Amino acid sequence: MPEFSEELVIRLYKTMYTIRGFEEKVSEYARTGMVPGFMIHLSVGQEAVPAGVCAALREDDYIVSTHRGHGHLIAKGARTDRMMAELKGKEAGYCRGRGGSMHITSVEVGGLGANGIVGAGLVIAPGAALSARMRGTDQVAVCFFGDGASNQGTFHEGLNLAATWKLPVVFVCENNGYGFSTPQRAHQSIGRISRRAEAYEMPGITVNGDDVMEVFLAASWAVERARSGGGPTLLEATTCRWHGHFEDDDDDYRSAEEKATFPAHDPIALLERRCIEEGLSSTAQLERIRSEVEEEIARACAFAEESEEPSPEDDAGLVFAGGER
Ligand SMILES: Cc1ncc(C[n+]2csc(CCOP(=O)(O)OP(=O)(O)O)c2C)c(N)n1
Repeated sequence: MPEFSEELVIRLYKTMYTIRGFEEKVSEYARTGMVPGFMIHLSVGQEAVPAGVCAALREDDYIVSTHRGHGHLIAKGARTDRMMAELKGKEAGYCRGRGGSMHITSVEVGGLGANGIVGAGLVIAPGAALSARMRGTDQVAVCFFGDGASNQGTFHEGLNLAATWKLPVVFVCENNGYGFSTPQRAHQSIGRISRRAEAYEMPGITVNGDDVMEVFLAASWAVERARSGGGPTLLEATTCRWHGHFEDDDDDYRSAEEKATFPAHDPIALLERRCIEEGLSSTAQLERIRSEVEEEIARACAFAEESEEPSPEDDAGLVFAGGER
């Protein structure tokens, strides 16, 4: 079982704080019309899931992401400046400004794509895992998806094949309780999505997705199992989406009372409290991390601002794989 060293705790904290800072800046950009709000799906409140899962991964492992994917990519090691440039449609962005928020990725860090098609990643991750096996590596593929996506046919196809072939995949359901405006109880009959694992004879675990340490421990177990040939796991993390489904969403399907409960779920505040109470880190240390992250985000914004606009003449060469880079 991995130990919670000071280094690990600080890493988890820094990742969550970077995701929060990045997302809040993007939200501000959406409000001021600097990026289109209906294209932007933020993960404020959900930071513990990507931070905990990706800390259990190696650099050469893969992640497959969703329309709500900034946090996944940051947690896997992507640079915030190139991400911000991508969201602003600039040439220096990870996809040269053509992917934007919903299709941003960085293969350098093992990102096999964010995806606007709900549930698409559930069949991409087993493919990446099969490729790792055929190439004789021990890489693992993690698939992030939402509670809504767990009703897609791809969920069942992906889990079935991964279980049958014992592929090294970890299916991570970020259960924020809503598929767009539809509450989970109105779109599926089961409370715990992890119970669906039983149908495929794989382990199914539900963890408190506000608690980064709990997420990390469960993910470490599932990743290790996958890497050593044990096959896939379905890991459900219950979490909370603080913003609307996208930034232009009125979010009128959730009551004021429900929204008032969000701060009590804050994964960053939760870790801060534990750090102090359990002596894992000091207030001064956490403050230092926060100011480092704030500087990093400011630099990322300046970089995105100053970057070149892409040239439309290059577009044709970017359509096909192997096209001119
Ligand atoms: C195949 C498909 N169906 C419907 C949509 C429209 N859509 C976009 S996001 C979304 C809800 C997804 O909910 P969930 O999987 O729980 O992820 P969350 O947004 O909560 O992170 C829907 C229905 C889509 N993009 N793709």
